[in-house]
Amino acid sequence: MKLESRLILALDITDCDEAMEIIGQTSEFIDAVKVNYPFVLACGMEAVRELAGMVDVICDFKVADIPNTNRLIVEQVRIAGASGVICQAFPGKDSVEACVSAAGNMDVFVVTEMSHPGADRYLMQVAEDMAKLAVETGATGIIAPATRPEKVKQLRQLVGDLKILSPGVGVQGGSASDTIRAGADYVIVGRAIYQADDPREAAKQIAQEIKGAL
Ligand code: OMP
Repeated sequence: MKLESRLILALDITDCDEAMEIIGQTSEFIDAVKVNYPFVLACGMEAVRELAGMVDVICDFKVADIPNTNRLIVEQVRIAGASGVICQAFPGKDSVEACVSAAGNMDVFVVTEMSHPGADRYLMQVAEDMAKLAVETGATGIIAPATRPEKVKQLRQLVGDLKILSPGVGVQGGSASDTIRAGADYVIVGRAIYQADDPREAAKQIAQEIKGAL
């Protein structure tokens, strides 16, 4: 995955034509596209395959099962030509290791503390340990909350040079520049781009903000 604009587009769109249009408008300013269940359930893995021919695609399937099932899921992501996959830490070390091993050359990103308010109930208590698990299992990086840049900073100390991808910029309240300054390698942005009146301009502005923070 390239490290240029440091902006990853979260393509949480269920209208497949509109999704492709947004990619066309923003591709100049994004390093990768993250697809989640809304897009994949609406448009299918065929659409993921098509996208992967145009841009680096991260499949945000938050893989969270026993090792064998995780392996089977990650193999399908790999067959589709994706560049990366997101998995959950909470099923434990063997489950994350199964993702890393099935991923081959693909990147594996492990979710730590999520960006939404409800993360305070469980995830906040264990985020540091989850970050350590990402290091132990040989994952490529972690997902850490742009809504709490102080947490990004803290987790950066634990993960060394692993990649940090941070969602929560824009509609969830996080700032792209604060997040990059806190130590994230990439920010993940969805609605602030694809719901904007001018998605191209919105992506351009966020990319410029990131550049200014480096
Ligand atoms: P927007 O809030 O529209 O920018 O979208 C954020 C994207 O990041 C969505 O696809 C979420 O599913 C995803 N996300 C979070 O918002 N918070 C997290 O803690 C983790 C993720 C993720 O794993 O990507």
